[in-house]
Formats: sequence, structure tokens, C-alpha cells
Amino acid sequence: MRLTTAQALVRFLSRQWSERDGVERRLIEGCLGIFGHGNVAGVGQALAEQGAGARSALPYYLARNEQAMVHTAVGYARAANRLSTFACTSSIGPGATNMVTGAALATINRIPVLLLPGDVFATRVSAPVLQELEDPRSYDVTVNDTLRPVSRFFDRINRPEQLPSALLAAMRVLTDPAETGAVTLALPQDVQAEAYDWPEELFRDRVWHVPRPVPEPAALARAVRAIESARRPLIVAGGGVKYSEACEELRHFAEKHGIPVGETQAGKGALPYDHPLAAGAVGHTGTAAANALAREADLVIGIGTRYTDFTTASRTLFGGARFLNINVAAFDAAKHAGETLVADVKEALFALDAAVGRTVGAPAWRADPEWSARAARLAGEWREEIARATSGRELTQPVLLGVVNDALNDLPDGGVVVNAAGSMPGDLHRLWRPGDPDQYQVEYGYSCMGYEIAGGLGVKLARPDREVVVLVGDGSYLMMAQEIATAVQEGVKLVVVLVDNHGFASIGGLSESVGARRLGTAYRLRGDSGELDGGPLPVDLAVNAASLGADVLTARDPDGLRAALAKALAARTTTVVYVEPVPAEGPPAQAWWDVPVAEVSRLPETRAARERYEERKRDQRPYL
Ligand SMILES: Cc1ncc(C[n+]2csc(CCOP(=O)(O)OP(=O)(O)O)c2C)c(N)n1
Ligand SMILES: [Mg+2]
Repeated sequence: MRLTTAQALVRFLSRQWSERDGVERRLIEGCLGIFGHGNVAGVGQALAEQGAGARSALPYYLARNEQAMVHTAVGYARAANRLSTFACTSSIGPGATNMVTGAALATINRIPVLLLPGDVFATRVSAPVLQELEDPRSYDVTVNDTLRPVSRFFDRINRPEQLPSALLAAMRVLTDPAETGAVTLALPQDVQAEAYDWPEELFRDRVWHVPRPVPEPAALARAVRAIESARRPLIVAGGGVKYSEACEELRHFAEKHGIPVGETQAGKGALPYDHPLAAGAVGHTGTAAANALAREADLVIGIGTRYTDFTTASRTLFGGARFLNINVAAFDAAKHAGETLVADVKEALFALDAAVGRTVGAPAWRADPEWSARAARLAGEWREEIARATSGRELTQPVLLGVVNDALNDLPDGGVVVNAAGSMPGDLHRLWRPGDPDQYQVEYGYSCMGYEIAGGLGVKLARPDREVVVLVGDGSYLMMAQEIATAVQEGVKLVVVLVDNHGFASIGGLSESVGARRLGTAYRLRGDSGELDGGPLPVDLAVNAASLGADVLTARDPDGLRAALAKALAARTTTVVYVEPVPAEGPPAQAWWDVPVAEVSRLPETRAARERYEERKRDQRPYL
């Protein structure tokens, strides 16, 4: 079949399917894109020729910023439990490098996205083409090489003949739960337009079976021994539990053996929040309950977690525990010198269910009953803390989150909450009561300002059946608000709660705690002193949101927020609820986080911060 490379690519992508547990889905749901000379005549022409409307084989979506379109693809893929994603086409040069941040976010969070940056001429006849980076040491270096370290698979298609094998490799990595992340196929602009005679076989429907690897028997036996020799085990549930759709199995396993469960950001919602064994968030942004258990546990069973420094409180949290790590990726399973069980989470829990406590002659194994009872008591106390922190007459941030939480939990569909950076993720981790595992979509692997609205758009594309509420700080909003226009264009309805505290509350607090005087963390005019300490900025974000095509409501107190949310949730079009919360401290951090403080300074507050830092640093230990 004679087609251009780009036409062949588009044709191929529209015929890829993923399958898990017998359910088939489109693997590449559509193509987000911004055109320039590096992709308009190739991929752009190919999309146009196949008819890129909503009902076409590969629907096309115009986004506003290439970074944002990768966020949208991530939001979509994450809400689809990594079984389906989007392709992102960009021009060469800045369009391509704009995707680097999105690619890093995808790869760090282990979320599949397919990136198709244009690239400079393979023939080099017109070099240097507009936007080409010239490296005097080598002509085969291009700006797209910045995508290599943030991609789990990267290839440059310098000849049409290279396309089939690159496509097959790309699909394999996208659908491999252990390897997945950003996958990049860089497409030189001349090659995109070049015709070639492709085998028909390339374009047949292809099903990529997303595997559920089962545990190796010997590793399973070791895991069983580790569990049966523990008295005070604690499960740390990560995103892998949700991606594997193993929340029911987790609940069953925890209940059967009386094991309390702490959750990471990605794993939050794995257990119902009011389950007696749900200790809630664990780590630096964790609950007093989960963290107390973490300090005393003798075995930490990490399930589908990669143990970031927030989870381990920079390796100060888990007291004398040993680790048993259940993970589909050997890399993550091997962390903290743990006993490793490399397997799909659902399969691993299934195998453990059959094996733990079945040793002939031994009584069915359970955690120390006092431990389980203590966990239930602590979890109950934390639920009271949540109720305290989220109620009140003033619209503080915790109260705001409580109001949004209640509004979503009252919906028949449960809704989805989306957030990524600033002071909200920590409060959300500690205080949010997820109605079900699909409700909580906080991106905290890259904690990328600007993800919120663009990612929320992707979540809504994946879950049109649910109301999607995006929580966004003013700092994040100012970095990447423009995808509101994309949501309006697509008729994709979002509710955006814009939390304007006139700067960086999170980093402001952090700055003060490390002796950095809150420099550059409040939005103020440059004042007479020459510092950024003048009056408030005359910037009206509510008007800004309206200018992008959203309906805008303003809320000033908890009742006003309830009313505005009810209206926004009932609306058919994208609605922004603008809020200026009353400054207030949420519950204090229940565990440390390592942010190194200046070792010498003329500032007394820095020296005091350094003293505190050195004290806390003493608790840090490698887990060996
Ligand atoms: C792209 C990016 N740049 C910088 C940071 C570092 N950072 C983390 S939170 C934050 C401030 C966020 O401000 P805002 O969205 O207003 O939330 P707030 O802290 O006020 O709740 C910054 C600068 C980041 N996470 N992402
Ligand atoms: Mg802010």
C-alpha cells in the first residue's frame, strides 16, 4: 500500500487495541496536536486525509500548548488505568521541546503517552532548517534528543523502512506495565511526507495484551515466610494497586489478616476511607495514624509503590521494619533491600491469599490482634481530625476541600478530583475522603504546576460519565490556564475551583522554615524599597477565566461555595469557581521531609533552621 510515512503512522495507530481481562479498548484514543512546519505537511496532512473529526479512526484535538497536551494525554491514560492513551503531534524545535516536561511527568508517574515530535530533515539538504539546533560536533544531534532521558523508548525515523519495527516497539512499551511511560518517535519532516510501499499486514488490527505477570513460586514462598513471621505489618498501597484494579483484592487481604493500610498519593482511595483498617495517607503528608503505625511496624508490605521521599519521610519514617515489595517492575520491587515479589498486584494478592496462613499444621495467620485494633483506633481518631479540620464558618483551605469533597461524595457518580502542585496536594492527601478508588486523581510524582487543568481535561475525556473537579492554585493557574479554551472548544465540561491566595502558599511556608525569608513567594508589586513588597498585583484571575470562555462564579464563604459548586456541577459548560481562601494552617506535618538548609549564613533564622535540620537529619537511615 503506497502511503507517506505519516499516513502509514496514522493508519497504524488507528488500528491498535489493548486487552486486559478480556476487555478490548482503543489503545490510541486520538491525537492531540499543534501544527508547524515540522508536522503540518506530514502528520497534519495524514490526519486531514483520514478525516480527523470526532468519529474518525484517529480523532484530532487542537490544544494550546504542547506541554499541556502531554498532560491531557497523561490525565486520560491515568484515568483509564493505563490501558489507553493519546498520541501528541508537535512541530520541530520549540513545539517539540515544550513536550519535555510532559514526557518527564509521564515517565516518572509510569503513565503511557505517545509523543510524535517533528524533527529536522533526514536528508539535511535544507540544514539548518528554521528552529534547528546546530551542534558543530555532530549533525545527528537535534533538540529532540532532550526527550531521550525522559522517554522509556525513543527512536528517530530516518527512513520509512524503520517505521514498522519502531511502531511495534513503541506499542509494546506503552502496554508493558513495568516499562511504560513516555514513548517518543521523532519524525524528520521530510520523511513524514515521503512515500513508501507498505505491507498491508502492517495495518491489520492488532491487540496488545496487557500482561498480569504471576509471581515466581520461590519468591512467593519467601514473601509468605516474611508475612507469617511479622506481628505488626503495615501495607503501603501505591498507584500500582489502582492501575492493576486490585482494590477489592487489597481490602480482602487486609481484612483477612488484620493488616492496616497506608496510602501514597497515587494509591489514595485504594481502601474506602472509613474502613477500620484504612490508616489513610502515609509519609510526610501522611496522617498521624498511618505514620504512628509506620514507625512501629515490623514489616512494611509495599504494594505497587515506588517509595518516593514523601512516602518514606526521606527515610526517617519506617522504624525497624523490613520490607516486602510487591511490584510489577523489578526496579521498584528491589527498593530498600526488600524481599521482592515481582508480579501484577492483583495476581500477587491472589497468590498470597491462597498461600498465607496455609502452612500445614499452623493456625491461619493474622497480625497481632492488638496491632489491628490499635490501627482501627488510630484511624478513627484521624477521621475525627479530618472532621475538625474541614469544618468551620470561615472558608479556609481545609474547609474548602471538605466542601468540595462532600459535594463529590453526594454525586451518584462520585466525581473525580484533580490536582498536582502547591499546598493542596498535602492537604488533600491527609484530609480527602475518597468516595471510591477512581475519585482521587492527584499527580504528585512530578507535582507539576500547570498539570491541573490540562490533566483534568484528559481525565474528563476518559471519564465523561463523571463530574471532574479541578482544584488549581493561582500560581499553577498562571502557568497554564489556557487549556480552558480547549475544554470550551471541545465541549468538554470541567469544574475548575481556582484557589487564589496571591502567590505560593506552599513554597512560602517552606521558604520560611528553611530560613529563606519567603523570598519570591507572594505576588506583590515591586515596592519603594526595591523589593517585591509593594501592593497586591492588579490581576483579576476570575476575569481572566471568563475571557477564556468559562462561566465564572465567585464564592466567599462555605455556604457560598456549596451553592456555587451545586450550580457548577449542574451546569453543562465549563465553569470556574473563584475563591480567595482565608489563610489558615492545616494540620501540621506528621513526618519530616529532607530539604537541605544553608550550612552557613548571616541570617539568624537560617542558622536556627539549620540547627533544626541537623537534628532531624540524625533520624535518617538507609534501609538495608
Ligand atoms: C512547574 C513547576 N515549577 C515550580 C514548582 C515548585 N513549586 C511547587 S508548589 C509552587 C507554588 C504553587 O503555587 P499555587 O499554585 O498558587 O499553590 P499554593 O502553594 O499557593 O497553594 C511552586 C513554585 C513546581 N512544582 N512546578
Ligand atoms: Mg497560590
